[in-house]
Amino acid sequence: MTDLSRLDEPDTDPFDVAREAAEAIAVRTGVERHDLALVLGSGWGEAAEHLGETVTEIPSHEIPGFSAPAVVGHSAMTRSVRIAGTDRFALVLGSRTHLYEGKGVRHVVHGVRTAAATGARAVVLTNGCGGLNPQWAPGTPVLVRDHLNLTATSPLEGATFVDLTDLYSQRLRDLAHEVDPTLAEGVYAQFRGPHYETPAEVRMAGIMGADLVGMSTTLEAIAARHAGLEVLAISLMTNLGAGISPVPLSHAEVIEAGQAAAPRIGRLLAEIVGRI
Ligand code: 8IG
Repeated sequence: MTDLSRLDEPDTDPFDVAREAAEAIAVRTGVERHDLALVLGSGWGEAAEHLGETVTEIPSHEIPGFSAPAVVGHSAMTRSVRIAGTDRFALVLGSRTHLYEGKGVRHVVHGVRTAAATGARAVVLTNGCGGLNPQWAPGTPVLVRDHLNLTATSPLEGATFVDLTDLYSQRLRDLAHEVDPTLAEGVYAQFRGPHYETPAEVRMAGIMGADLVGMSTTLEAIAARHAGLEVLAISLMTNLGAGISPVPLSHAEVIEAGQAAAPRIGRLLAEIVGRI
């Protein structure tokens, strides 16, 4: 039986699989405890290159509970990085499982649960997303202040009541603002995807209080909080939401904005991580 089906078994406790994954990471890296974790979203891969020295790189699918690569030879990497200028280690999850893949919510949040099981106290969730504020140019990083979970699901099972009043840590947002006082903040709305929103849906999200629209992060943030992690989420606004932009959304635009923003968000990420 593969690990993927194990996470799906009704009798499996997903936290057991997360503990096994953390044990496998400790063995493979020789790092007993990781202090911090990062999840890299669209546009953030290059930005994470300068966090410190990569000590170990593991194809993610070799870790219990992580899915096999969708395309042969395109395995995502999980890295153990010694944070520059410190003796602390960051666990860098090079990709995420999205809800739209249809594998189920346990898979979506397995990375953050594993991070918590490795000993991490905080997680930095990054993503690429659409923006509703026409003043924000594509390539603008935005701190997530709060969210709207529009997925109609939760990573928590059973009567697990978790307070989300201060889900996105004020302490970590203050720290990010110390690094870059010009950083904007916004409310992130997660849609299931994989299609982008219609213009009416983007307007709806705005009326409900959203500044950003995307397909990730909120379920992971909820699971992270439940697991006791402090949460910082940073979006890279790579495109204006449908109907706000005069031109249709394109994946090429997303890639381009990510590349153009790489130096700025790379410095930002490294400096924030150095201070957490
Ligand atoms: I990059 O405009 C990116 N991801 N839902 N909408 C949603 N997800 C996105 C978008 C967007 N841009």
